Amino acid sequence: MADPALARRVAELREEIRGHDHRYHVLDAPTIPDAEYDRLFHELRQLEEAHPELAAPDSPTRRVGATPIGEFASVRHARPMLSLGNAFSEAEVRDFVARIEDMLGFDAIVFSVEPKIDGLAISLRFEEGRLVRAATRGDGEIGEDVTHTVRTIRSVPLRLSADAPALLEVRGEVYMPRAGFEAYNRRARERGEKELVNPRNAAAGSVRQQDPRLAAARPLAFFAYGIGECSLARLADTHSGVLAHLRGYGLPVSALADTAIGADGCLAYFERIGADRRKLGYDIDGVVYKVDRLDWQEELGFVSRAPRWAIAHKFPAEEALTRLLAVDVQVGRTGAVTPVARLEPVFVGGATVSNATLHNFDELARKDLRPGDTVIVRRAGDVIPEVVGMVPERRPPDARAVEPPTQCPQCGSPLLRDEGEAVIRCSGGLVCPAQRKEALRHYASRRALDIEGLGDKLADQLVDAGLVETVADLYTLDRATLAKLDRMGERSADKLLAQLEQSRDTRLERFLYGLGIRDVGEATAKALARHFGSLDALVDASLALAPYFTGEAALDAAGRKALAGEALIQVPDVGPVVAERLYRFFVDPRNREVLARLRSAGVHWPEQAPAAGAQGPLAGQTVVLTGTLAGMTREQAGARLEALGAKVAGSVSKKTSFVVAGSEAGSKLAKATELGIPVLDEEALLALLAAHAG
Ligand code: JCF
Repeated sequence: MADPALARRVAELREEIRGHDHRYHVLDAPTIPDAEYDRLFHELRQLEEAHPELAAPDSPTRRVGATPIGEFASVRHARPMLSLGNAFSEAEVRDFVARIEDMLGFDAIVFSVEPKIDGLAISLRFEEGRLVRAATRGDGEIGEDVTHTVRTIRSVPLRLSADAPALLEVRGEVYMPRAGFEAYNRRARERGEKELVNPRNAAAGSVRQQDPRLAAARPLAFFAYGIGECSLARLADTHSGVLAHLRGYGLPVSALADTAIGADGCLAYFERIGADRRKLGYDIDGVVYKVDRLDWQEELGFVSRAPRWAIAHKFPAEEALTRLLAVDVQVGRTGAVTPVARLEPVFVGGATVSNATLHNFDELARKDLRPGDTVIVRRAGDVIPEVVGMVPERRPPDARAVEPPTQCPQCGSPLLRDEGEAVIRCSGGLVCPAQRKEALRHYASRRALDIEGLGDKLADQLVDAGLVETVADLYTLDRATLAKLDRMGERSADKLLAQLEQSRDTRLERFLYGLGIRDVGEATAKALARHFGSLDALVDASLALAPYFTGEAALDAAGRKALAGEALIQVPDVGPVVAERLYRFFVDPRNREVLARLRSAGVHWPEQAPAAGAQGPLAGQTVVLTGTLAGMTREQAGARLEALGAKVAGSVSKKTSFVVAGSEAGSKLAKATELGIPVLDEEALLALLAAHAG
């Protein structure tokens, strides 16, 4: 008699697996990742094997594959549709190959190899070259008739070429390309309809639609990977030969299908396909290896339902379940207050994950994640791990939603929400220790002032001890003060001081980047440095925007348009948003004081003449081009004017020096006339260019 706890666990597993089967196969709305389902299934099967007295004829383990849901006619496959065993590691692949080599008594076995499409297995029956029936795999023996929807898939030929055998069953995978999946979900979101969970489920759900018009609206595709019943005794001697024939009949076969020799060849193929899988337009979950010679396949035979001559080598699962322990609130350098998921560590996508981004509080609410929930964590490739959802059935009864904070957890300042943005921000600025710490870390980072040794811990210490408020205070630190800090000996104090000393000699672009102005990343900092050449020129150009920014409010569309003629906007990479950030940063007297202190502390860089615009005969002039020119494009004319030192702006303002108007000039010409700004026609432009030529 089995232990009652075991019996209870077995009952629990069966109940849970039945629920997942229903949600997956009938509702097309799974709530757990496949890998988790596999784990439950595996646990149940192991318990039943170890305790045969617990076996039951209605256990989910007694049925392989999906239950026909009764909406569709049943189809008995003339030859069973096979499933594949799985390998999850190199060792398992080597075992698989070694077993085959042993049984056959050969090594250097040739395998037919191909990506494993993550879709829905389908059998297509062609009679006299015509598609007469399409069926799902079902339990491998009996599937469902889905001819009505599969017929709508454009890559499924309705007729094969004339040389096809009189009777041919083709096995393959129906899938939804990622682009189609994303487009479908974008539309669904816009219409407030339900989104599809993932491309595989999308494909399964679409094929098993009653209404073929609904299926036709979903972009599905098909790859063939094998055959079932066939009126010819043998299409070829090898599996790769069979695939070549299928291609010849007009069936889509993966262009990545190939052959490989031995375990090493298979593993190399696995690496190659794995490295490029993001570039494919569809999801694959591994690769399939098959002994290529069909006579050897026959010799090897089957273990239960799975062929001994084939295996699916799976990529590490990209989704896993774990528990959400807490939702922490993080304050970034720009004051952005973001929720971060603290997770029970879980191995997913090839790494252990214990934190995941939640982006913002809107998203937290939309996903309805609560501490205590069992959540699905996704880590695909090198992308930052994220929490994609939670499992409703596993929510503890006392799980409470996390309320977005209204005050900064670090400094208590009110939190503000940018208009039209999901991000909430601390309004405390440099009052906020979190922002100060982040600002220090950023200033010291490698691509900014590159102060080695000034990392997270030291930034925290310096701010917490009240030694450093702004980055300018860094240069007031001395050996005695530093040496008093925890875990800071005189040696490390000296090292840090040497690093600080070194950082004084820098470049304008690094310095600008290091200031941590919102939306001024490395590329923008570089463009600004190149364009203006000096900090003063940049500050002047920024402060010149004052008339546009009266008060706190951000610019409206008209205001943004009016900005177009301003010097800052001429910098590649800088639009109205960055211009506003720069203005607001430099107009703040506290920031200007920090700049002054940094400079008097000896932070310096080579100043340069502005890259363009300040030299040449048209220096200081702002030109607007409008209408169509006969002899050149507006871009060409603009480039020639810029070469003479002019700035080319997009809209007319009172600062415009002159307007060049071609034919069919419209509102810009009218505006110039209204403001009394000189207008040149094409002839006058050519004369101007000629006067300054050479
Ligand atoms: O791409 C697939 N999902 C796939 C599934 C490819 C194959 O060559 C298969 C398969 C399932 C069974 N071959 C078998 C025998």
